[in-house]
Amino acid sequence: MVSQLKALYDEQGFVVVPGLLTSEQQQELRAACERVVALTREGKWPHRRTVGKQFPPYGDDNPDSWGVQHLMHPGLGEPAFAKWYTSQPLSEVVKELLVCQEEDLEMELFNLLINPLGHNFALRWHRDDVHEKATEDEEREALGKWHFGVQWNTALYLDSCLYIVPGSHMTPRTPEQRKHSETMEPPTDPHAMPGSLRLTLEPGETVFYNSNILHCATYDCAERRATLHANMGNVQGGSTRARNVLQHGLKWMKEEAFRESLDGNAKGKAMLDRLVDMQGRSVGDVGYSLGG
Ligand SMILES: O=C(O)CCC(=O)C(=O)O
Ligand SMILES: [Fe+2]
Repeated sequence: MVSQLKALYDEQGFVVVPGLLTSEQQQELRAACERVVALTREGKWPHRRTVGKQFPPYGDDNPDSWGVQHLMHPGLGEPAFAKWYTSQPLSEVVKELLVCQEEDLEMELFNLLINPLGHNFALRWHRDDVHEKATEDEEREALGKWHFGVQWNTALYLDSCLYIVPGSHMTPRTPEQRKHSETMEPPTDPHAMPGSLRLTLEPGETVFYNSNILHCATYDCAERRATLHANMGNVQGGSTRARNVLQHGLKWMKEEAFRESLDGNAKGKAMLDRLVDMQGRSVGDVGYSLGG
């Protein structure tokens, strides 16, 4: 029997969960975010999502940023991020949604999504790991094997940037949905996508979603955003997660300095070992999922 939460997640492709941060954690994470955002905006943290570039590699063509990459990187020196990423209430939800055990949890990405400062920006309609030109059969196949990871956004401030099409994690696009998602251009009106829904998260709320659900996002430079954006895998999925995760450049996670930064966090170290193992087993250049 699956839980109610898991049943809803399976049906909709997303589920909103409150209360995965205590108010102290929220304060602590807001303060840590302020510091890393300042560093990024001052040009002192190179691992960022650059305005003008929707998907990796993000490059460096614009000084404005819409995200800070690699929050657990020892170079940022902010232990609050790894502490929260490996915290038990969060793991409990992930295990429920992935139907797996503690010893299956694989550490993956942990980034921060922020408002750009000088320009509004947006992401086109996409599925994170299915190419926009995929045929109906390719789409069906890709969606059919996407059960070994879960992604989430945790808002530290009110956030209504993300739009999704509920249920679209299970079915190939309709011809009309394809028209809205084959283009490299972000939508001028996200509501024009059939079945779309704008998600609003209150501070402290988390949306867990299947990252191959059809989704897009709009970023208003006048509205503060600091939303924790992460995913976690089930090691039983083998290398199915490889491209989605490794295209973000995770060499630093294999280095000793990161392992050392997890001293005292045996669970985090074990989760990291599973990622490194998976990486070792995936052969060759994984490439990038999407263009744009
Ligand atoms: O800004 C968001 O909430 C979504 C980001 C996203 O879809 C992506 O990075 O692929
Ligand atoms: Fe995405």
